[in-house]
Amino acid sequence: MTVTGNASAPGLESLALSMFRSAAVAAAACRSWVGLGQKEQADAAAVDAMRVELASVPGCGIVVIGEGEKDEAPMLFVDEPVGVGTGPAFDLAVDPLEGTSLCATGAPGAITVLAAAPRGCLAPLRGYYMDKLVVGAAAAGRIDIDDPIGVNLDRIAAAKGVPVRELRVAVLARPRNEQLVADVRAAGAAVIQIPDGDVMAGLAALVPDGGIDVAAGIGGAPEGVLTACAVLALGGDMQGRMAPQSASESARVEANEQADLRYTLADLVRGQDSLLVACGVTDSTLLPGARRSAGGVEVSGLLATPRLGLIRMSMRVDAATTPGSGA
Ligand code: VTB
Repeated sequence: MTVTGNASAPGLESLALSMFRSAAVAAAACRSWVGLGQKEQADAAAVDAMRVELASVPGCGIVVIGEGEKDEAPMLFVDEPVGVGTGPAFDLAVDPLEGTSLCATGAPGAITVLAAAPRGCLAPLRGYYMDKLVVGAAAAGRIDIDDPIGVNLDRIAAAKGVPVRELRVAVLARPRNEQLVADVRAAGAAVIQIPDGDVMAGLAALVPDGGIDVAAGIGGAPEGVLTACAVLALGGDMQGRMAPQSASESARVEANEQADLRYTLADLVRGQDSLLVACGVTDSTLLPGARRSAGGVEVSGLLATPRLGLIRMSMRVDAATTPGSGA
């Protein structure tokens, strides 16, 4: 597939409400799976609900980033068309349920998330894992993923006007990130280890009072593109590099000429427009989880675009569109 970027195309904001609804309906569908220990079923419920709603988005979209392939989980497929077929042409990145294990165990931080940019503007990453460095607006322009983390932390602390020991760095708790954890601590900053959900870690670095200064380390590549849309919408900075974790993934990344490239924010999402929606499935410091309410499910979420900034919204999803809502 060849696409031509049109970074100045107007109209992403006209998709905002139906995009929000797509994520909200997925979150409502997940609510009845919270704590049941069945992450595949929860994910499938999110995918099915989101796919139905995305068909009504008043634009012409293509899924460029669909999560699920790595884990052989249900997914919205890359190249799958979404939307009514007329209106703004857009690229879509989706993770219908980010943090499937968090949902299955009832742990904090499971969200439904999607992001859009004008057609041709999202990097079509073909690997599964990416090393990332994400900071909020105060430290924009001060990061370089090629520099040691200690050097980055010094610059971030200076930009924020705080000592390094005040910085909190969110890192996905995985053996592959152990050296990073040691390096962050050696530099004097705090590590907040998260079990899953690195989109949420990035969001926490971007929103005021998110409690995180930096999100760093090797997490999901699809999550990297989703996070980049949030960075563009909310201000901040991000860099990444593919970090394949197997020989077959390396071959795939190399075949797509994505190995060894340093991705800047502008490489991950081109132009000046993006739209990010995240809705809570389980509670977290950023978002309440989906809750049963009279006749349906109450879903809280974040919507962000560069022009609108951060908007907190909630939506009641009717029981009729929420199988198993118990309402
Ligand atoms: C990240 C995280 C996800 O997978 O993508 C991570 O954001 C990737 O690492 O929530 P692992 O394959 O080692 O888990 C999740 O934790 C689950 O998809």
